[in-house]
Amino acid sequence: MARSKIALIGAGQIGGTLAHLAALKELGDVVLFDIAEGTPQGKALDLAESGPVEGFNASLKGANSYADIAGADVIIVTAGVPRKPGMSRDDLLGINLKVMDAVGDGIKQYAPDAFVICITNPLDAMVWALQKASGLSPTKIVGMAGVLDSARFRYFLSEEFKVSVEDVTAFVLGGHGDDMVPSLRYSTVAGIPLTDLVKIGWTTQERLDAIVDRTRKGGGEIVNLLKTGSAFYAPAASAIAMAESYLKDKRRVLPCAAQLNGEYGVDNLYVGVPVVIGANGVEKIVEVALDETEKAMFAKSVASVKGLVEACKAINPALA
Ligand code: A3D
Repeated sequence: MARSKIALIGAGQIGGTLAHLAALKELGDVVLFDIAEGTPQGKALDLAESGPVEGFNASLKGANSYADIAGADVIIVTAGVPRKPGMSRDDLLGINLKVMDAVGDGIKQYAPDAFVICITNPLDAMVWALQKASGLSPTKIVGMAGVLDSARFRYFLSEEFKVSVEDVTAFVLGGHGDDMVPSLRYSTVAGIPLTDLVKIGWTTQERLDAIVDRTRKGGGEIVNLLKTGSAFYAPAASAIAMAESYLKDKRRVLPCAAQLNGEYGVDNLYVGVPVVIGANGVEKIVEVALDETEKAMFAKSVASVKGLVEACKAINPALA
């Protein structure tokens, strides 16, 4: 059987890490695409040269032409620019919206059957725009944020309880940003909801509230430490988990930004919800019952996603 082909659009910090992980896990052959000449070629060659040491079999190629992504099974998009000092959110939105247009065209032309995972920020709006620009079925294009947000939540919880990260599950809903909704009722240690762990005195509500707050601001915490960029190891690992679920038809239940059409009372917006990812892409959107507080938090999060999408439509009315 031929190897799968994984195209990475954007060969920056996350793109390079994605290529490394994909090769180490032998998920398939990798094409690293970027508009910067030399960067994807250099990273691909450097990674390929680690192959004999690591013992992986995967070809890695750098590219500046969309023709090289032809026939990709999975595409992970990190192309774009980060916010620079003096740049407003709308400035960033306008620039990355144009990038999504170009990427969407490339995908439409060369890899219309791929499963696409978008990571570029502002995530929920960019994945919405990329779906429009590529014309892909919403079942074949999702945004990565929830896996990362819940991984951060799980890590902080494992430190709080001093237990293995493997025994902590976390549930995060909503858009990627300070309004995300980490749920205490649906997050567990070995199946025991966090709310019950407060009742048995293993932790306190105040400590959990502080962990939720740290999770919401998890991206900013890393930016403040790094000073020159944003997180890339955990974001790359998170997108690889999604790609692997698709390529191996694992049918994992993962929080992803998925297009909602009535689910959770939301229409034609990408918002983070639990989905089943299998060989057909998004195979199911899992709709759970929310209590009043969760509903209010979710509504606030959806409202900020909607605001970003409206800003995209104002910049490019063709997307409306
Ligand atoms: P960075 O290292 O700057 O890489 C971005 C790459 O995109 C650069 O190599 C650019 O040359 C390239 N690029 C720019 N324009 C284009 C274009 N038109 N076509 C192809 N390539 C282009 O950034 P990064 O890898 O650290 O982050 C990538 C994106 O992910 C950013 O938008 C981040 O904000 C975002 N991000 C999202 C999360 C989420 O959880 C959603 C987490 C971390 C980062």
